[in-house]
Amino acid sequence: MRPLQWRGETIVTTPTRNLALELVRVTEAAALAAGRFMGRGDKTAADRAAVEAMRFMLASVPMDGVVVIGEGEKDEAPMLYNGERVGTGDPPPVDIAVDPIDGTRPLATGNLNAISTVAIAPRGTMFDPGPFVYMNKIAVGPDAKGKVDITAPVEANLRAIARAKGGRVEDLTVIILDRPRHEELIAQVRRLRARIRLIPDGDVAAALMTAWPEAGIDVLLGIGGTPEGVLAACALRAMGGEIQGRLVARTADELRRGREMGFEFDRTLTMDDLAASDDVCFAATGITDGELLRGVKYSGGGATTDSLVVRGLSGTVRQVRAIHRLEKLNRISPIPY
Ligand code: VTB
Repeated sequence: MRPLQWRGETIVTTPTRNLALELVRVTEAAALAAGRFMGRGDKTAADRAAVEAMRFMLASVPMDGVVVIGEGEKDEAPMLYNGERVGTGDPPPVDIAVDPIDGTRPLATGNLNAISTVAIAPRGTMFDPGPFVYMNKIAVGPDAKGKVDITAPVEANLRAIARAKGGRVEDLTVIILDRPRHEELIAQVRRLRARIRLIPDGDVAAALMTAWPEAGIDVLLGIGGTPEGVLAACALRAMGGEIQGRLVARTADELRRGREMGFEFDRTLTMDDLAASDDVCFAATGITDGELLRGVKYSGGGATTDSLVVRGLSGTVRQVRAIHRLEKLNRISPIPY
């Protein structure tokens, strides 16, 4: 880029490209492909369609990407492989995290909050969780950033969040994955009289809701997927929120193996561990309706999508409503829209 002048002076920081705007085309394509499978009861077919569309569109993004967070190993689903190279191969060198569908189950059963997401960050700055699939998490929006500590009791965290927001614990809404492992956590939150939103899946969207005032969610608590934790960290880094995580081993054997590989299960992963650079880009498109995003709607040969586009360097959050002409797309793209 030629040096730019501003009021007669040459300026050093020239506006740079916002790759998040390219990424939204990737999540839109995956959401459009996956949207066809809403309620059809076939998680694998939905995932395959989203992965294929995502891989195809990623090839057009001007970056030299390496997949650090590819989903699928835990769920034995079709996937973008860890280590897979994506993008045109041109600079910048980046790490990439993908979740073609976060919430395959709600999508397959026609339920809420399935989204498609992608994040990129400078090479070497994203946390690589290796084979460890579970992470205990606490995520909050900008108001409560710096006020929580995952090692503190639930009560201390909820009080700190309520204080930061100028309200009472009863005013808070805590979002938690509906899992038997969270029985005790749910009981604790109930004793404290905070409100609970239980979700069947989709804790990337859940973490983002804490930084999205309209969603009415104050904090995410509990154990979810590690890949989802890294994606949420990228988004929250850009949106000014915070997530802390701790890896959770499922068995004594997994714990031993992890320790041998150099993973520390008793250390808190902070924003700086999970997404170390401010230069992150994140995009998400709704597949089914939710608090964060509207789902894909089809009508009269067209479809609409609703997306979030976020860039860490500037902190800009864009909402992108797109109208897609499917008969045109089907003429120029092999993706079956
Ligand atoms: C969550 C959820 C995902 O994994 O991270 C969850 O957001 C955690 O694992 O949609 P379990 O489902 O095993 O509890 C997903 O459900 C994807 O598998």
